[in-house]
Amino acid sequence: MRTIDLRGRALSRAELMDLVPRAAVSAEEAVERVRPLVADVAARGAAALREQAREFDRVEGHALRVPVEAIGASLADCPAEVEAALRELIARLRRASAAQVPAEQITRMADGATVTQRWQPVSRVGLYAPGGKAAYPSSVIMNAVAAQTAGVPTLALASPAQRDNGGLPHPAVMWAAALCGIEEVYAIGGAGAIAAFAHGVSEIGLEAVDVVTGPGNVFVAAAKRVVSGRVGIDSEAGTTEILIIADATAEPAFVAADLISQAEHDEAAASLLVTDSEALAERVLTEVARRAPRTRHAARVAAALGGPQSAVILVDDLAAAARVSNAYGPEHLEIQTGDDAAVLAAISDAGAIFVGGYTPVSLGDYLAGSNHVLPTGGTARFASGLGAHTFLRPQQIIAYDRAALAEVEAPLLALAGAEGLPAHGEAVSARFARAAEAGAR
Ligand code: HSO
Ligand code: ZN
Repeated sequence: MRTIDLRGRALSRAELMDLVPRAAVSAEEAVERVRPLVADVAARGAAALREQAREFDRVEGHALRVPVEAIGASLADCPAEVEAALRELIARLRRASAAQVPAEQITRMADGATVTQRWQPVSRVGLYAPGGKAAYPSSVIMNAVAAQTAGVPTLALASPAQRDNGGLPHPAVMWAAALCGIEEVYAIGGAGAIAAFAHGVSEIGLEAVDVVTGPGNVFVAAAKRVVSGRVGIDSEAGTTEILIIADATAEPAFVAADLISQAEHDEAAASLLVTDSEALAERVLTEVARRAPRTRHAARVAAALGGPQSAVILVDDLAAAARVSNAYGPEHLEIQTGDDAAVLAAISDAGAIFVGGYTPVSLGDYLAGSNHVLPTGGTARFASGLGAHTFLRPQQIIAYDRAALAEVEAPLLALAGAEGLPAHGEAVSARFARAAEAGAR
């Protein structure tokens, strides 16, 4: 890992933001390539999906819609301890996700005048799950439980047909579907799946959805861009990032293990340590050098930690560490210091924050109860992670009675007059004029 020494330097936020390079999102170019695929599914439905499965997934003759019995039956091959762990993940996630559903709130503007704020779930969600090496049942569950907690009435799942699973989606995806109680599963992959969700495919009983979420490769991301506007989409999942703020009190082995843990995802993953202690930095680097070659994905980890996106950053104090972290806006931030509360108070921009030596990011990846679908690439500066709120829309319900409306008639007429829209004012006055006429008769 390279070291960047910022001690004694007062850098602006803009300068801090340029400090560490990030992988550029590459869906832009793929958009033109997937546009005809999406259009073909919209026009020809199942026939187009079958052709795309043959070409891209090398599967044919399979059922595009997975028989409902096959979903539950898939659990026969799930190791018992994995099934128990997935159930535990679901239970914990459900509990913490419930807090992401705001209660209805009624504001009384006057007697007989209310504005009610309610949070309405979308009606139907399509969840995409990649196949192959990136078939993470934990990620399927993070998406599904968030939607279910929001109260979304119907949830459909699509994932590529796997040749070595008899044309069904990846077994781990099927387990997650079974344990979440998803009964509508499609063996459809890539851009075609996103198009099928957005446009519907009547031959297989797939009704168009309102929102599409879930990770995928660059073509899936591009297809989501193409259908966005027709349906809602979640944000693009970029390569994973971990930034650790640690001081001399931190345990170097913990810090090193956590830097390595997220590097295991991808050669482009970013692992950053920001510290005011040169001694800690040295001990962490020693630990990384000892552990990294022994891990299963050693080559990938070495590439990620050795890349320009990963670094140890030396700062003067923890306040400076917080400034560096806020400018970066990490997907995952860990705080392991002598005063975690003070550092936390100085943090504004991060996808999720893991506090203390016993709260590693991998806990959040699986069993903390929090959601692991988080903003990457610095988008934590304006975006949040996925949660029940992703599937909710705030709606205001307005109800005034006669007296309450009368109270605002005069200022409303003034505003309508000022905007040159007299019919707006007349819509209010008409209610009182008619009553006055009736009274006069
Ligand atoms: N750390 C990944 C999520 C994940 N980890 C899934 C393991 N499985 C992105 O937050
Ligand atoms: Zn992870």
